[in-house]
Amino acid sequence: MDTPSILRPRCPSCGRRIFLPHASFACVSSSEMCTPVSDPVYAWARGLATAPRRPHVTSPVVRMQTWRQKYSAIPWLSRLLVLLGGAMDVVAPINEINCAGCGRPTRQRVCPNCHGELPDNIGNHEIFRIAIVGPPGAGKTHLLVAQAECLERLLGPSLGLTVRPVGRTRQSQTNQARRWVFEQRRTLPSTHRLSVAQDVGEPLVYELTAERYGLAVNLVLFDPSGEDCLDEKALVNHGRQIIDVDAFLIVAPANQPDAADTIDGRTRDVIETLIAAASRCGRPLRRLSHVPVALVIGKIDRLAVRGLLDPRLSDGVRHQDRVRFDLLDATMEHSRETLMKSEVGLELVQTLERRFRKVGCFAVSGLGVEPDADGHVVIVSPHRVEEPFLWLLKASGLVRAVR
Ligand SMILES: Nc1nc2c(ncn2[C@@H]2O[C@H](COP(=O)(O)OP(=O)(O)O)[C@@H](O)[C@H]2O)c(=O)[nH]1
Ligand SMILES: [Mg+2]
Ligand SMILES: [Zn+2]
Ligand SMILES: [Zn+2]
Repeated sequence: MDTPSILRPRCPSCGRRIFLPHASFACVSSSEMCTPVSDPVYAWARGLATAPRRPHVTSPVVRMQTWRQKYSAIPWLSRLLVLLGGAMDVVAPINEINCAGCGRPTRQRVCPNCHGELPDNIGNHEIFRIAIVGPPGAGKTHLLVAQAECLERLLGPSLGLTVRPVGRTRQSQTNQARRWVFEQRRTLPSTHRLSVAQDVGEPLVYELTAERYGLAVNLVLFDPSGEDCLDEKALVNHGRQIIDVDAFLIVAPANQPDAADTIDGRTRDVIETLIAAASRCGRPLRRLSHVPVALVIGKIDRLAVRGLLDPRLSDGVRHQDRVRFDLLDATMEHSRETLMKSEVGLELVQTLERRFRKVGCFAVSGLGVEPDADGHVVIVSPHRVEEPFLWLLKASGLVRAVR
């Protein structure tokens, strides 16, 4: 990335706007080559009691190159630029710096506020931040893994959509998680809590582009543990970035067949916790209410097993060669009807529709089947997992429908 089009992008981790030339750089050498040091900035931004040992961060000596300096060799042009004055003082961010620890060059930018890693395409696109919340074991992490697989490999190409994991997402756990689920057909371990594992609060970032829909954005996904979603204090202390998002995806999982109600009642508590935590973080409901919310019935294979799944929701995805937003509207209507048949579901729909301006209901299954007792899945067949994401993008005005 040599010429960023956005000089003041938002940091995917903390969501704050940064001035790109002020971004620091983190060392990318292995820990044998350059010993990690404790990082109080990182700890402070995440409410951690002790500063974890992290790669060496070097602040850039902001090297500003103005147009005047650039054209100083051409006297008439530089005189003209002097006349034009400060308006032409455009600065260019530097792209590489030598680590003050080991001396090796690095291009890994980090946010000056929170030391979160910035993806290499940071200056090219705006970001869109979504928090995936829901009770413990709702299937959030599997839904994300399935969604990445569907958008990137299965559905994306035929829809003219390109999805590219960027920054740490490229090497990190996601690819490993996808191999684990889709190749080994095994379930993933449960997500750690924000207070213990320093990287859980870090988002996954995907570059999403689709010329046809006028879409070019860095999709930023937060996947906290269900325990944190039910813990107001934990969210306020360690999860502000999760509250301060552009959209919520709330997973309300279907219960096991022997349960009284079809939808997990803990989802109610997640919503209350989230609203309370947001209010304590300076985002009261009146400001939160414009954020689009996708209410997603998770693990709908369980409804299918009970014969309770609306047959109109049981088909596979029907969009071919373009996103059929008209079909998406029908899906939302049928999913809403399905939710309203459950006592908990009815309450969730009513609560959210009363409090948020844009609520879309969906029905998905990340794995498509119930894993066996050992966590093995015979065939992984994700069901409609991309729909809530596509709708959230549309509800936020980031994609336009094409005929
Ligand atoms: N029946 C069914 N079970 C699922 C599905 N996705 C996940 N699970 C099960 O739910 C467990 C918890 O899923 P996980 O994604 O870790 O939940 P999270 O805590 O919300 O992130 C998994 O270990 C699976 O056993 C699904 O689509 N259908
Ligand atoms: Mg999880
Ligand atoms: Zn940041
Ligand atoms: Zn170094």
